[in-house]
Amino acid sequence: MSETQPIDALRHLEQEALSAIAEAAEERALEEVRVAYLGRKEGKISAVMRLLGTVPAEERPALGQEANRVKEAVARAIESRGRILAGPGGGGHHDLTLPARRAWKGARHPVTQTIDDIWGIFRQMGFTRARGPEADSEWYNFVALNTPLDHPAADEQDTLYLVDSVLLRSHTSPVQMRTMEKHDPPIRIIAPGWVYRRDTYDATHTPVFLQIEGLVVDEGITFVDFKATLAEFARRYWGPDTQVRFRPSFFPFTEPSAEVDVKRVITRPDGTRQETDWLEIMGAGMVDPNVLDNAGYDSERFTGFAFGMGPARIAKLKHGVDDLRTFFDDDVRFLSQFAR
Ligand code: 2U9
Repeated sequence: MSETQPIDALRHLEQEALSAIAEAAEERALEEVRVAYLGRKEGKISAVMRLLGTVPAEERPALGQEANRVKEAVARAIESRGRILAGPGGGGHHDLTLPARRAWKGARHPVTQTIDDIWGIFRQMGFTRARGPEADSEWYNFVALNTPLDHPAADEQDTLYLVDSVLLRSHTSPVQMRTMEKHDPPIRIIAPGWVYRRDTYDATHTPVFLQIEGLVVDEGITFVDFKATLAEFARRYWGPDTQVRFRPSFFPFTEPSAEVDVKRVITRPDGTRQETDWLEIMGAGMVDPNVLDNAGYDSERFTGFAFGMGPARIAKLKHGVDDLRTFFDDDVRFLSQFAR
């Protein structure tokens, strides 16, 4: 081997390596270039460095220095090319036929969707939306609604009082009371909103929850209007094959009162149809005459019906979710399943 050969070989390899690095179109190809030139066993530059021992002692320092410079230059070029290939755009091959990744835009919460769907059906039936304060008095929350303060529902154990006789509403019914005070019949309103109860947080209760209630008052409103309106709602929400059942119940503000159940028909993916069990979806009833009197209405002349639902419970039934709390943990991996 002549004296200049190793240095020439090194510089030649350097040029060769730099062009191979520039041409590497993806990270895997770049790694192959690294192994081919700097690999401990088969790398061409490493092989030249192993020859160092065979050159005359006086040439060794110069050759050693040059070998290190080339090795470092190649290593640096590989590193900077690697950063480009790993970065956005990658400098690699783009498959323009791949579908674009859909941008995440956010979505309404499943319980908000449920409220919007329920409200949408009643809006088509001629209802308007009403709202009122979340902090209200014992009068609007209980007494006006025919619920005496010694009634279990008004117990301090169950209600969140702020100061004497001022509380966080335990249902949205005070909104309907206040609306009746301000407006003469006919009344057809939907009142959605947050309500508060001293409940333990478990699979079926949250101390803060959403309700959606409705009220109809006019001359000549009968039990038939009540049943037909709610059965029509249920079939529009759950599907035309839905069966509806009214079970006698009790609420202080309605008489008679009922709990409304639905039985749904589900079509399985294989086309077979199956009926669900009866599912309780709401409480309802004809407005108690005392409540109409408390609103300043003439209960001899006007009658009405009212109903209440928990939209989180409806969403739970609709989506087959077994624990209410999962709706309120705000885990986007769970919530994004309901995005639409
Ligand atoms: C006025 C008169 C009557 C509203 C009604 C219910 C029955 C009822 C529950 C459903 C599930 C509450 O969220 S829940 O726990 N509601 O059962 N609500 S009748 O009755 C009214 C309201 C206002 C002036």
